Amino acid sequence: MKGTLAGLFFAFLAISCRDEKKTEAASVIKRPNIVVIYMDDLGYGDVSFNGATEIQTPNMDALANGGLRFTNGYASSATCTPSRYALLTGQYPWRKNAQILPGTAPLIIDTTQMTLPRMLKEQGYYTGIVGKWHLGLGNGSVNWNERVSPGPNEVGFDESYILAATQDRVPTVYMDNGHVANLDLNDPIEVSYDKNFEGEPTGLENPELTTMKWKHGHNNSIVNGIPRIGFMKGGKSALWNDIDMADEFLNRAKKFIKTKRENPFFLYYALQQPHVPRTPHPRFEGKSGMGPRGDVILEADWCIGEFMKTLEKEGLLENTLIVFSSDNGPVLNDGYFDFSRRKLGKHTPAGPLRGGKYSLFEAGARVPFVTYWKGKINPGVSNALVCQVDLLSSLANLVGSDEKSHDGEDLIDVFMGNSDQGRKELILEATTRTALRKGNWVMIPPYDLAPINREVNIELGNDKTYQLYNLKDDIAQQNNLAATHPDKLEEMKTAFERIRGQSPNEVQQLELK
Ligand code: NG6
Ligand code: CA
Repeated sequence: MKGTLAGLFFAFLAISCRDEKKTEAASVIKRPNIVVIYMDDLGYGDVSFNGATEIQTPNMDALANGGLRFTNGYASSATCTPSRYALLTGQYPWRKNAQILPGTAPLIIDTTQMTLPRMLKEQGYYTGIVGKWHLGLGNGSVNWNERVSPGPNEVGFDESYILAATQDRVPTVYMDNGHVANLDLNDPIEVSYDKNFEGEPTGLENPELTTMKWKHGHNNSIVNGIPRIGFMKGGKSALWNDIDMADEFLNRAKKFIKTKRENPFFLYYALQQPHVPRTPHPRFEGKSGMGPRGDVILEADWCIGEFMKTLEKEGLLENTLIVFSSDNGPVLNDGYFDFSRRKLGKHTPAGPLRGGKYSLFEAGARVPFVTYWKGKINPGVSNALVCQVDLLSSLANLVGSDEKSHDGEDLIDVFMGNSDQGRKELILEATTRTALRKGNWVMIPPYDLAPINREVNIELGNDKTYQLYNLKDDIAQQNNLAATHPDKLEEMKTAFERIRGQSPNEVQQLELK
């Protein structure tokens, strides 16, 4: 009798243990959908959730207030291509010398390299990108009238619908899984970044044909009245309509998440705003009172609201992790006259930070950064140091992959709000120059280069001597402590060299060459 009772007890225990294991396994297997919503040139201070008062971004705020808002969240770099490279590969872009690419540049991600979409695909995810790419396409000599490869589909995306490069660069067409969308082969496309095609108007020679005026660069081929970077001919039926671009990407992104599939999905929704040329749909024209730059921020905010509504309607909100961020800091006049400066009023796109796009100062790479997962991430603010380069390793942990990227850290507990222990150090990059953030300190090696980019009117962070800032008391980087804190400076130099593989002096020499 005793034996039977004990047997029953153990049998019961065994069953309940088994059940417990099962539920654990089930919750591990149930992987969330993952969406990265990525802005282009949106500054730390461009969103009302980071303190903007002159412009309201209610839909971005809804993500920030319902999720975790990072005050020390960084892109890897102060320009687009390198930041996007780091986001997708988990590798610092200066290892690859990744810099702003022309529209004819070959793909800079190796097709055998681990990427965020590839890692997720290996874990059973269905992966897609909609929006800006700017990581190169093809192998060097692209024929735009055939399938262009390699591209996003060859580095881990099941689906892609992208801008080949940027909105201000040719070819001004959408690429649909490697094919120029809506191309009529009787009117083939030719693209060159060296010379114009005979008889084609340019912004430089035919200003009367332009409706948006160029200020610097951007005076080659004219498409939809906007002079661009690079020359292009043909492909009339395929040319995009700039004012419809936001709707086009939104509709594609909505379609992607609405498609019923067995698998969880990963969507990289890379909006084009507020990069130049700023071309708000007429629905948003004049709405910000700040000119086109403000208008396209409102347009992007609306898109994000519509996108979120779709997730909610589809019943996906509780099962989708969203990361919201930007590829680099803000710039006003980036090459076109569009009243961005004149109509700015009291708005401060960089918030309290110094510099902007292209700068080694904080506003270059410190960007709006939010993680949102309804019911799983508790609303709050995190001051932990995080970077987009960490997403690959962190999301790998979340979905049960062992993948560890070269430079990214596994900070999933930080991104989920379960820990405030972020990175200890991070290399910041701006147009090939690098600096180090460690704890609250930033060290910028001496760069004997122009301190200000006069074209865009942004302080680049260059100085003949070392710069050392303590961000805790001096977020605006006004007090250079290099001379008064020699020990700290030495510590920073050593850490810089350890990660960077070159001393501050060596990187300075490289820049001067
Ligand atoms: C610069 C362009 C700028 C912008 C930038 C890339 C000129 C003079 N300036 O070279 O307008 O296109 O490249 O921006 O051409 S990014 O956000 O994609 O990095
Ligand atoms: Ca950018």
